[in-house]
Amino acid sequence: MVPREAALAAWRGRGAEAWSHSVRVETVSCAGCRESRLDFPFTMAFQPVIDLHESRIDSHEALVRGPAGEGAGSILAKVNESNLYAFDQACRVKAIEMASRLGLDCHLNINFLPNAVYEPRACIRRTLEAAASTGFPLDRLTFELTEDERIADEAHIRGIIAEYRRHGFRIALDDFGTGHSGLARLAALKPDCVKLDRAVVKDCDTDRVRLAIVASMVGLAREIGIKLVVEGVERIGEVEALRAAGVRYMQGFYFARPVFEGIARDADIPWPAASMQTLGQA
Ligand SMILES: [Ca+2]
Ligand SMILES: [Ca+2]
Repeated sequence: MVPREAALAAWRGRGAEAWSHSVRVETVSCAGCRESRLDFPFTMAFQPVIDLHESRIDSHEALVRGPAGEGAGSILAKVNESNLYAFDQACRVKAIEMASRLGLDCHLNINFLPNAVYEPRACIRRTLEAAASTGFPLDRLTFELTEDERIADEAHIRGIIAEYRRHGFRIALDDFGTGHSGLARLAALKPDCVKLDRAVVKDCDTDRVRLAIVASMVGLAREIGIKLVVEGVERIGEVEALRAAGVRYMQGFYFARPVFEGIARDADIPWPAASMQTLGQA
């Protein structure tokens, strides 16, 4: 995995210089831009998030893969302090360009590394350029904030989110319910979406505590007007329990594995038969 402490130290070390630039999107650059180099190839797989109410794919999450389909770990192991910024930038550009090429016509979710953002306006420039050159609408981009990025400086993250929202991007809080991705961060960052981690929902069809947590999250998301996605749904029993609890958006192996350099279509998804509960809620 990414050596996060090193990355954080790098960000802190360069932060003052990066922030000292007076910024305009068209002309700004920062230390990260000038020093960016990436000397290993990688590509993307896409895993759909499904909308159970509409029986259609809601969005696709771009996931890093090696050129021959190697798992994300083999690529992330090559990410270090000196190439973190370049890697984050390259991930965004690759995800947008490949999604456009594949004809993705719904939302695209990109995992993003707050540690790799030196100055929000400068660091977003290549993302904007990639979207412009491929014609990908900015309001169909969602950035997933991974909880592994244990950044103490929440003001920095809030600055990033504010700048991203200015461009129409949406923000999802990833891996919710694990580590540092919890209620405090939800309250502080006010994301557009929460992705509830599999660690919380695993076996929710047989575990009353997990099901109760899911139900409370459904109510919370509805109350504050954000989208709730449950991640890591692997069995039909879990699908049915989540559906009965009112979960509309799900992602996981039950529906589709990540597709290497491709995207799943609605017809590829094993849609479960409608239940009485869903019909009642629709
Ligand atoms: Ca994610
Ligand atoms: Ca996740």
